[in-house]
Amino acid sequence: MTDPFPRRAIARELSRVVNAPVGDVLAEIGDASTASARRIGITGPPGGGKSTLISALAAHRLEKNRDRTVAVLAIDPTSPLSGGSILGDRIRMDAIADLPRLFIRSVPSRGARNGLCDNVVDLMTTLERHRFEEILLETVGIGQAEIDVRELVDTVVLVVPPDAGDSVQAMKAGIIEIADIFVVTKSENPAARQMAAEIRGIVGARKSASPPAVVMTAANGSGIAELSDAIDAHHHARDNGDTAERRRHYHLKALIGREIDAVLSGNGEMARGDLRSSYNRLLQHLRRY
Ligand SMILES: Nc1nc2c(ncn2[C@@H]2O[C@H](COP(=O)(O)OP(=O)(O)O)[C@@H](O)[C@H]2O)c(=O)[nH]1
Ligand SMILES: [Mg+2]
Repeated sequence: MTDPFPRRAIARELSRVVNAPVGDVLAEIGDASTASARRIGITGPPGGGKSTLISALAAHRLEKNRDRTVAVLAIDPTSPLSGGSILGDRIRMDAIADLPRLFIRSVPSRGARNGLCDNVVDLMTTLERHRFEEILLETVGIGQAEIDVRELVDTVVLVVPPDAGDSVQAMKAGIIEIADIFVVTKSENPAARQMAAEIRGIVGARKSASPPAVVMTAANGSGIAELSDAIDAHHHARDNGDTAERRRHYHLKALIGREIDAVLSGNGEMARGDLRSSYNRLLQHLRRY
């Protein structure tokens, strides 16, 4: 079967964008049309089973809808130099890499503290320009900082392995607010049902409409259909009126934040003197595109 999208060209574009300074990003995607994909974020602690789940979920969603195109964007915690989990993700996702109508890309987080990479929104917009209908975004789960994911995607799926006692603590402390759907992975482990019950207890007490908690086992695919249905149900229940505007706001903030970082780290003069003149100098500088 031929590919419905130009795989090599997209891969090249993503490589360009991932390393591009803000000015180049604006040149490349600045006039992007408003085409937007359904963005589904999969988050949770490293080793929790996110990549494994995404492989099964992507295959399921492609199978269920024969016209659908899906892109997977995995933000990897390790640098390309240290290897590690990038290789792990590759191996896990290799199983689905040849599926038609599916595109996969893994990018390093480059030390960003929020489990994303600083230009993830540029990468998603690039994929959207190629009219993917869905983007599955895998992010590194590191607690409260994950709240950024909330702004970036339409549906947040929080993956919780059965042995993640610290995840339960994080949920009690508020991370629960970011999740639309919970998935307890590795459910052949007897502790999984207990974990799911605990999550239902916590969300039931906190939210008026409790998000679902799905239990799944990667090995036999159980729970995948239920998860996929929960994602669709969430999509339909959601008010999507402000999506385009919300996305543009986020994109602007991300670009400006990057530019400020770049200017301040590359130019000691910029922050010299009193605060007000530094601020004005910086604003002046940001005017240039
Ligand atoms: N026993 C068991 N292992 C799983 C399951 N799902 C994932 N794993 C394993 O857990 C490890 C981490 O999985 P991975 O998907 O890379 O987690 P990620 O870091 O969250 O992306 C891998 O060795 C997987 O094979 C499951 O349902 N049962
Ligand atoms: Mg992974």
